[in-house]
Amino acid sequence: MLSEKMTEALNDQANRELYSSYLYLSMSAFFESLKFEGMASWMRVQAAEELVHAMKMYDYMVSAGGRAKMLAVEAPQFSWASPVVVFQNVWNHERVVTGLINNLANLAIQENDEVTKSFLQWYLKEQVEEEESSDNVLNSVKTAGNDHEALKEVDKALGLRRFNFPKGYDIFPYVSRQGITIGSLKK
Ligand code: OFO
Repeated sequence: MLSEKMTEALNDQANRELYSSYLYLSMSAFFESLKFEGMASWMRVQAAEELVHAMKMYDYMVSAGGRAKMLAVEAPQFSWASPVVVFQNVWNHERVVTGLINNLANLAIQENDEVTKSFLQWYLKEQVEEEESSDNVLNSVKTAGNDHEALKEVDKALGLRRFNFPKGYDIFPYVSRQGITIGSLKK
């Protein structure tokens, strides 16, 4: 059973994951407006992954006897100075999120909550990947600089990214059990 303190902290983090999804969707819309469709698609996949992070936390809270609470999601930034500024923002954001997950894991230790501590290991590993991939993308966008042709090449490469549910996890477990078609996220 989750403590009240742990439940509140998990709810706050689920909200930050939803905010991350919102932020990346805003970045996706920004790239759509610039006609960088590959970057828009990369951000859309990123937004879908963040939604999964939020839902995985939601499902954990429910299964561990906590009460999931829908908190207001902050409105993200709308516009950026350039593609490189967007990807710098992604990298900075992921570093902040790593700090938040570390704080949560420390709280689980203080609360003697072994189960939540072990649940959070998946997020800690995920953050290592998130920081690495955002750093790689940032470097390739930085290398392209203001060269439009080079940016178009990066755009093409980023458009190849595809969304996958984490192994053994599906955000629509009940829906898929009933055999209903669940839409484009599964493609
Ligand atoms: Fe949820 O990992 Fe990015 O923010």
